[in-house]
Amino acid sequence: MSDGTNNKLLLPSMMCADYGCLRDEVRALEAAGADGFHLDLMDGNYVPNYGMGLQDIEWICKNATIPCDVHMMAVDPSRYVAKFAEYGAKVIYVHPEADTHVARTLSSIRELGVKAGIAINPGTSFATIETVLPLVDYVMAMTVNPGFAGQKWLDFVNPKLEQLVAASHEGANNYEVIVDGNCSPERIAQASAMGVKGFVLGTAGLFGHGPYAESMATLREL
Ligand code: S6P
Ligand code: MG
Repeated sequence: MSDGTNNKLLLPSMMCADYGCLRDEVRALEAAGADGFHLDLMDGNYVPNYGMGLQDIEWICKNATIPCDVHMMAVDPSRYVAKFAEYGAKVIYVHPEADTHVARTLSSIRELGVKAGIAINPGTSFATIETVLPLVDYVMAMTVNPGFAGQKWLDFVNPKLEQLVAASHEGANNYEVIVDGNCSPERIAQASAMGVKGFVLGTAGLFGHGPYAESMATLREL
């Protein structure tokens, strides 16, 4: 359930920004009240798309005045963890489907002083990640199959969102639930009422919808 404080995290997905004026985009989104930047690394292997090279991620991490999270849609993500920590990323997400030893990778993220996140595909069950939940600070549930912006929300994920929220502060668990994929105003309202804490904002809720400050203010009030 919602904690009633309406202090949701609004996280623009920078693969949806205008790369012709990236510095302006970063400054405009910060001024509009974004809580952090969501940076997608796609290796053309784990997902059938390429996105945000290391140099893009480094530049945003080093120039942003708000926290950055890195969402690694990459095979064998442990290869990049130290690099993103060095860039100053505040959260690093890995997919369990992409990592043979995800528990080790999650622990290594924390050892570097970075918050550990696990990102899970629509087809990945709660049970698959249940044992590593004490090792994470954030669980990011994908409500679309990863790799592209502009997709439809997959309703079959909704019960898993409820499971993740229910387990978020049980026993040794202490994490927040984030949603990535088609975060429209309607979906944000629905998931926020379920207790989801954070939302990755792409084409459904932020980019291409007019002034960022207006959109952000509207989304924050939902
Ligand atoms: C790609 C990536 C996402 C997208 C975001 C786009 O899968 O992980 O972060 O950038 O989901 O949002 P939207 O609103 O276009 O679906
Ligand atoms: Mg993402």
